[in-house]
Amino acid sequence: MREQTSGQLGVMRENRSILNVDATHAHALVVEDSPVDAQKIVDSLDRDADTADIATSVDEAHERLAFTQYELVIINLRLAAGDALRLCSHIRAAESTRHTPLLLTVEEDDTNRLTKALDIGINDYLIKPIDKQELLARVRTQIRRQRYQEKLRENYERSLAMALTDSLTGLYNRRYLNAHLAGLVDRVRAGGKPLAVMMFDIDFFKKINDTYGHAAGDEVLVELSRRIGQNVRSIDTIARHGGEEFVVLMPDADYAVAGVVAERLRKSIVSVPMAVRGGPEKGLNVSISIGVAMFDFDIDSVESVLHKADQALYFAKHHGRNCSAG
Ligand code: GH3
Ligand code: MG
Ligand code: MG
Ligand code: MG
Repeated sequence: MREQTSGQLGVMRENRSILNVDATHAHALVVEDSPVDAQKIVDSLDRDADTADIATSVDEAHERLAFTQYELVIINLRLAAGDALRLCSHIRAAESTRHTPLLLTVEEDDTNRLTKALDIGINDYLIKPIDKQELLARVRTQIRRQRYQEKLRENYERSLAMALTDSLTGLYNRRYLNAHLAGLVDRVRAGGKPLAVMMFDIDFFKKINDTYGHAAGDEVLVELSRRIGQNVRSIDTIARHGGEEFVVLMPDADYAVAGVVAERLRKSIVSVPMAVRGGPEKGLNVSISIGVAMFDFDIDSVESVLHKADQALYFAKHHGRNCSAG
């Protein structure tokens, strides 16, 4: 957990300034039907550090784009073979190239079409005749911006995953559970289907920690999570609700189905001892107690159905543990 957190902060710190982003070693596609201009563009890129492919028509550009991930595309707006503007909008619309920087080379009097191109979302343009220094500067700016944004996107996705999942087990956390359950209630209600909520808790988990250590306890949590995944249905949502307490949301499951799944899960835990480092040679006997509640669409809320499941779990705990109740 600590490692992941500092790794995350490390990435953020490293990206704090866009000026720190290396913008060399770019791979570009040059869509240009004038051999002279194409050569000029390729020459203005750094020959040692950058690479470029040349396409002389829109069709050829499409072919190249289908097979290669480019970091930048430079397009001649006056391309004779094919519509350069349509190529730009295609690049902007396609999932794989949505964020790829687009640089246009234009003539002084291309104002109308240039306006359209800017509207489509090109990133920059260069008025011909091509000035090599200027082109290189604009290319570097786009590459740097793109690489910076890519890192921000990655950080964002990682943060989102960290905010909604539990780092030990990889399961969803309570925050995700509550939000997801609220949405699920609306969907299941609209479909007229039942919704079951299962809550369970490891029996005498404190004793496992006390006897074999906290790390062994963690191993049990991880192994338990794996078995939950194997024994609930693929449409069910599994969350770690608290320390050693879990919740499974079961859309489309009536009380009988939920009971069958609960018993299957309980047996899958208790019937096979868990191999734990520093634990008993034959494996550690672990059991869980389970509470099942049905969502009553007339009266229940997210809170009240979780409370009902918790009550059922409490009942199971006080009726000998290693059992399910509802
Ligand atoms: P019961 O059968 O009544 O549920 O008894 P119990 O011992 O399982 O319940 P109790 O609530 O007394 O203890 C739960 C323990 O779970 C206490 C806490 O230290 C431990 N725990 C909570 N989160 C973690 C975790 O992430 N890792 C480990 N190893 N232990 C945890
Ligand atoms: Mg417990
Ligand atoms: Mg508990
Ligand atoms: Mg509880």
